[in-house]
Amino acid sequence: GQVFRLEDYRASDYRIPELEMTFRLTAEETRVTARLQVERRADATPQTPLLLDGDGLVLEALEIDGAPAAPDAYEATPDSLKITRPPQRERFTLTIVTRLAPADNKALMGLYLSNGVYCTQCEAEGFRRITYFLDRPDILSVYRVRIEARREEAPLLLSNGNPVESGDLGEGWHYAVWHDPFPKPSYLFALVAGDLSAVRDRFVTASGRTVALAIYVEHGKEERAAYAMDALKRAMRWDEERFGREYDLNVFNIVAVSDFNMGAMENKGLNIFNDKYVLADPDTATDTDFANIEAIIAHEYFHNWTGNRITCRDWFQLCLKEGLTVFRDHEFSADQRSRPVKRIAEVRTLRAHQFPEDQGPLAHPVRPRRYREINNFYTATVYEKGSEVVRMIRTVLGEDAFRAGMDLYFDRHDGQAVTIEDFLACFEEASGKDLAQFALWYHQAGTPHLAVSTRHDAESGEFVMDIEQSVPPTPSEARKRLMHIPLAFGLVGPDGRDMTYQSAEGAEVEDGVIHLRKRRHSVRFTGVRARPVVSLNRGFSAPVTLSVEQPRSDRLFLARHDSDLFSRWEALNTLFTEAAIEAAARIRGGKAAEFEADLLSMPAEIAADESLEAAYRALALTLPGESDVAREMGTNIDPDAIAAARDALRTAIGRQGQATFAEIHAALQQHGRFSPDAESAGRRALRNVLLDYLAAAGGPELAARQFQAADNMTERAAALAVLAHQFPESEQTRAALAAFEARYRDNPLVLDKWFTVQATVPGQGTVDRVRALMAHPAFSLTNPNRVRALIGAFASFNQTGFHRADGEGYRFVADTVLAVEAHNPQVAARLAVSFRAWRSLEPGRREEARKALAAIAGQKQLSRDLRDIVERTLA
Ligand code: HT7
Ligand code: ZN
Repeated sequence: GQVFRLEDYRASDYRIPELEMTFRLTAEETRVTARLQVERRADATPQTPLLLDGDGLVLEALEIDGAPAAPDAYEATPDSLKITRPPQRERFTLTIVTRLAPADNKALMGLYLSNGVYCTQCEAEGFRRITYFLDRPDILSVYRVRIEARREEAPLLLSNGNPVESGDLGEGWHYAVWHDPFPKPSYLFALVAGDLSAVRDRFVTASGRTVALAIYVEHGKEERAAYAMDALKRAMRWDEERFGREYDLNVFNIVAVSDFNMGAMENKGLNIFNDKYVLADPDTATDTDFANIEAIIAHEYFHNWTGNRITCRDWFQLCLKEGLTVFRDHEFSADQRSRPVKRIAEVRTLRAHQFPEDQGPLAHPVRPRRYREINNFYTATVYEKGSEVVRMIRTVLGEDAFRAGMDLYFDRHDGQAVTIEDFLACFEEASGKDLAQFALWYHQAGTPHLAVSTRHDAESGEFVMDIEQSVPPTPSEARKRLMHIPLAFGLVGPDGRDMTYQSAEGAEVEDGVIHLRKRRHSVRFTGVRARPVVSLNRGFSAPVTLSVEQPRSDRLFLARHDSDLFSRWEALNTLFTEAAIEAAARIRGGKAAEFEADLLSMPAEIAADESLEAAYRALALTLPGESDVAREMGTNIDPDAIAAARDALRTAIGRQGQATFAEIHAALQQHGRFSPDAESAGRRALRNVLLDYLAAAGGPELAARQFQAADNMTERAAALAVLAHQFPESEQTRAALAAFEARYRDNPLVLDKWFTVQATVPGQGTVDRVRALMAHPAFSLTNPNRVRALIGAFASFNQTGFHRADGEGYRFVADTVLAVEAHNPQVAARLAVSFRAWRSLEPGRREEARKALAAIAGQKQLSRDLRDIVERTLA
């Protein structure tokens, strides 16, 4: 297939400053008339053909400057329209009529129907499924959109921008016209038409303008949009206060749809959301759902400035909008909730999703240099590592210079389509710092590693840290350059407080951060009388892996005393991981797991430590997942041994802390009205972690009682998971699963939790169970949420099921990937990513996984999306 390369970028010879579109909507046959004002660039030769993108289009008519185009003036295929003899004027109009069938569109890109609602998804290259266009993000146009539909079928007609006109057309038809004054790329175009209910509110901006807000949901679900509306208003205020960014249109609309390939989409003034990230109430949504809604509502809203007002020159620059916007939504959530808890959650996500990507066959730089299918680059590297890079810019510059750089970026580039170089230049200018070496974070794939050892000389008061950086090779990047790594640190004294020092040499050390720029640094601190325990990468200042030569007693000390709450969590997490790795090795060697007593007693200490917020205690008590342990082990992975080791550790901790845990679990029972606020959610989180330990030590009864007594989904779903995962064969589990299904039979989003909990039951038997669940009336292979809840959860979160030694898990997922591929390549390709760690498995499983991948690759007809993933994974 064709490879797109960053170095091949060329500005287009043509611009399309204005575009008028008319949609006449029917499910089977929608007519789209697009009137493009085309402008030839002054430096382009007049004869240059105009080549427009299409994707599976049917051209009905074409006019140039209002007259039917002569047959020899153009060449049309479903995938392109070439104006071979464009008018010799600088400006002309093209009128293009295409015919679409939204009802047949199951790929969910372009114009499609979701539960009877017409909606669009144009990022990255879906607009070309609607009309022929220069479908690239550096073509910015002002849109005027007229929508015509049967009033009964679609009383609601929405597009980007402000509403300008609406009326009746007779014979049951009506129309609405929308105008978006802000020039935008085609990927931000959106249209929605259907029969939905509105939840309305208003927001008065800092400068006093009133914005009409609406969230559209299916009838009867209005109350479940209240939290999303509240989150939206908080996000709008926060962007004014923290970044000085005000909203710019008279209306801001959000529509929730049930068939959506990703989480949500930031179309200008008309965000379209997967309903999973809008709808929530205590009976149907967990605290995690509430937190996700808050974060994603904010994320899409923040794109209005970082993505929409300033957009990407080309798709290689995707992190320009995504990394930056994730950084902004992380900061928002940290301000709304608890900063250390949020940071730990971010790092867990980064390690679970981005580290394996960076360390596997699909590794790519935050700003890739080449792609075959851009849909496959909406990755954890672009989003999450992209956000980490922005966070490091702030660390390197300091808060004030960072804000000055952002202000400069907004001022200088408003209304433009720009690059990472443009972005970095703003920070260099605002701070006077040279970011040339730092820029490697955008250009070079792979997770840097730091190896650290320390020496202390009590007599001279010298403390030396020897630090060596290395960046492992990644596909097509064998040799790496040295990075600028900002490493936050502390020297923890015997009393648990941070020690001061007189001087530091061997690296730039400023405000508690060592700036590593060379392969080796020997950082020499003077005036350090007592031996410090070194705390490194505080707050996870850099997305690196770290090995520190440090006695186990130092880790235990940090786990109790580090003043940096992230690093305190990290110390304990490392101890748990090391214990699980050791136990897994013993189990593989036919021995029983054994654990140190001091580790087993620590969880009860933490659980009872009321100086720590409950949400933090919950995270500290959460054991690393099986895949976290596998990642740390690196190679020759046996998921069964890891699962057995982790279970043994959980049981041992549960037994040791049983009395304390039971007391706290009981004391945390909530009375009174449910509130989704962070503090209440933290108490529920702690209670649920304790339940997991108590069940491991004492059996299913407590979980069964919590399930029955729960008056909120957080506690109900957690109890169900404990039952299903720890006691899959028990009567209590059978009863709870049946009760859950009966209660939520008519709520697909909640039934997704029921699918997931069963798909993640550990062990051999789950693959058959998942197969059987695919025949459940609520399951559908065409709805991405259902596919992710059942098949995606099995492949990504069921280590012992997916990696069944006989390969049945792999064969099942590969078959399902192909079944989804037939109608939705994007979702199929994402599902296939679950194979990416195949080379790190022990030899038997490795071969089974390879065969399953090869079976996909051997298919004659594969989408670009899937072929790209499978071939890179196998390479
Ligand atoms: N910018 C949005 C990305 C997105 C998307 C990409 C490809 C296919 C479908 C999609 N739906 C949404 C989401 C975001 O990051 O805000
Ligand atoms: Zn985004």
